[in-house]
Amino acid sequence: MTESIGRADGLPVADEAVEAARGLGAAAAGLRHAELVPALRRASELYYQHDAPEISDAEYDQLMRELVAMEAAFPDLVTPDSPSQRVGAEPTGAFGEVVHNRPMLSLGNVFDEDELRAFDARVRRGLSLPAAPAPAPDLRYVAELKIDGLAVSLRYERGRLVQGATRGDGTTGEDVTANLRTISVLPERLREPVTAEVRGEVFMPKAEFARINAEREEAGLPTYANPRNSGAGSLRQQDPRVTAARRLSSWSYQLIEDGPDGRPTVRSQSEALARLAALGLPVNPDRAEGLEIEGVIRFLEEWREERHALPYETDGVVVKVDRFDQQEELGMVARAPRWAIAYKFPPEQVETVLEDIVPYVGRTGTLTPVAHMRPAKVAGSTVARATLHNLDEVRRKDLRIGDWIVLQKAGDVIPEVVRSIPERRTGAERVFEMPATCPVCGTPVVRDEGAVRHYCPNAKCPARLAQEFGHFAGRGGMDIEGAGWAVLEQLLERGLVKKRGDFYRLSVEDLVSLDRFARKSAENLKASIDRSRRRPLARILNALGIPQVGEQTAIDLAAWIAERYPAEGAEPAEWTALVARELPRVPAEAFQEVPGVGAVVGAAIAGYFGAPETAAVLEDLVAAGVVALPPARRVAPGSGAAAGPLAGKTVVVTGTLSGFERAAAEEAIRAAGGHAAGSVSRKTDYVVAGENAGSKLAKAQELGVPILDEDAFRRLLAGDE
Ligand code: 3BD
Repeated sequence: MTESIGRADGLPVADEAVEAARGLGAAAAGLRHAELVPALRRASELYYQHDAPEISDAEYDQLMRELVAMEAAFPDLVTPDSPSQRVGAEPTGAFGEVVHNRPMLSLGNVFDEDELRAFDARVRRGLSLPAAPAPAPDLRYVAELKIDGLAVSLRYERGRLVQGATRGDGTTGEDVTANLRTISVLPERLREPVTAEVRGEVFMPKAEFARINAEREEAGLPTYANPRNSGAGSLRQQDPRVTAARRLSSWSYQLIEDGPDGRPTVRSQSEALARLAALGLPVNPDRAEGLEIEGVIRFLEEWREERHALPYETDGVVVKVDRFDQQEELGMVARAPRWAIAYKFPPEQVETVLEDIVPYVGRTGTLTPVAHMRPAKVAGSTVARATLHNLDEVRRKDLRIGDWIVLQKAGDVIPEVVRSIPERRTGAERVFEMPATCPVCGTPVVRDEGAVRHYCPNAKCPARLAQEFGHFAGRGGMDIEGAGWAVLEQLLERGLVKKRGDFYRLSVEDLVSLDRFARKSAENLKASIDRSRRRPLARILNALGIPQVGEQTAIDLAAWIAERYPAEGAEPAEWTALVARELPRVPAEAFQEVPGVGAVVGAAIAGYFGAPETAAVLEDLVAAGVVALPPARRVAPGSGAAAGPLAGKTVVVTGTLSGFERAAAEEAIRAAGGHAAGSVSRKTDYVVAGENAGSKLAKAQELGVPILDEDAFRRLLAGDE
């Protein structure tokens, strides 16, 4: 039977591993130890200081286990500065230090169900309870999804948030109060004026990770490896506005609070979670309480596949003995509690064949090598394509056409080729070269001095235009139903669409002339083109393809425009004209007032609107009759005013509102003449998003449905602008 011993970093180590290390003999073990120490130091530095790991968590854990086994076999090898003696990150010095009132502990890991049963066996022994399968009715576990984020500690005094710090090495963390205040789910004030310390995990939702990486990719910045690194990077920004723009989220899981009698206010983990939620803190509802170890195992089996559908990343399950008195009795080993353990899901990597590497020409002309793979199932979906970013990346990973490769999903979202498997080469593999000329228009490809990107410099390259116009007509843009790639290609080839406004000048006759286009389909397409003339301002801004501006920034930019020009835009048509007239005059710095826009993006937006080509595009769209509907905040009341400010409107409430129960919010919508719906669709007029809003909020963003926060919702109900 595998027995475990605790170690400074909480990793349990099997006796067999210690035996194996002993078998090496002292000399060989010493040599191996001398390799492991610098490797782990470097990995840990890259991970914590630079948020840029080079090896996977699993590889890190493996090396760390080897080191710990080595030191267990030969205790002489242990030095005070061995990586085994350290837990977590050391501060970079950029922030003030915070010494935690009580150290933040670490957690041991287990990787399979038997190791989990061994944990239960240790717990039972520690509590003098009979061994399984004998029942132990007094022993119950709480199972929480393990968030792959950044552990933080928040200090509330008389109900107000006064300080927030990262975990750091568990004793000393970094003061990131200003950045934590930007996380909308973390309340500035608790529902009771209590003094307490709250611990939890800050993380970046998957959708946000995908959005930021897409924007970084477009801006030519290195992409983040996963939401964890992206979240960590965001929390350690010097400028809280950058953190705010990243839309981090958080779940709380630990409460340190003494009541007026000086005794803790709760006596168990399940009570602590309930109290945290009652105080207004975000607590993950996807948890289970009152479990025996077999129930814990069922819980993790349930989530092994299901987790991919969650809007955030989870890499395991944290199992805790519920009762605090039992936790105390069990105590700790080094800094890892004996009453809690982290089960880690097996990493989701699969092997498949890299059938081809194909250069794609993007909207800005960049040639991106894309991996075409034998379809493989990974992290909940089938993957056949993955971007390889640029030629340097292909070389760094030594990827050859025909190679067997390891595939995973970065942050559970973005398919990523991890590495090739050279051992499986047959000799028939081919090295990929960037083409010398654009595969679409034949123009010689350019690579600027010192830059990584290859690009087609021809602004009229059909591939570029097709991408640009595809983006314009696509779902995040004007959303012209029926204008797919096949149609778009023909429209461009036949010169029917030369600029964006031309879509709106197409006649049914023009469309009938397309291949395989009956009159009926032509009429349908014409009707959907006409429908797409009226779109929310945010969608039109996104459709334009402003450099560095993605869907979210477009939404924020639209709201900012509405606030900046409050007197105008009473008529929807004026918004497009307003953008054309006013935005070229806005200085770059002013755009930094838009949430999340810093100097770089601000300059890109100003550069875009300042360009004469942009003026021509906007004029063309105005002339073509494109009408921007005003952004949510500025929606004029009284469209059907007789029946209330929400007459005829369909509204969906999602997440938790602080001032309304769900039912009361829906009642208020109905009282204002609106319809309170349960799910978001194209017919939804507004989504009211409270704390912990999840998939409905994402759906609303996807569809471009205006999103209201609680304040905007109140104003709308009140019928004031
Ligand atoms: C989670 C310790 C205890 C209070 C110690 C039992 C190690 C990160 O979702 N509970 C959770 C999660 C993490 C936790 C505890 N419950 N400790 C927990 C945790 N639901 N991720 N962690 N941590 C937090 C850590 N962090 C960085 C470096 C080393 N260890």
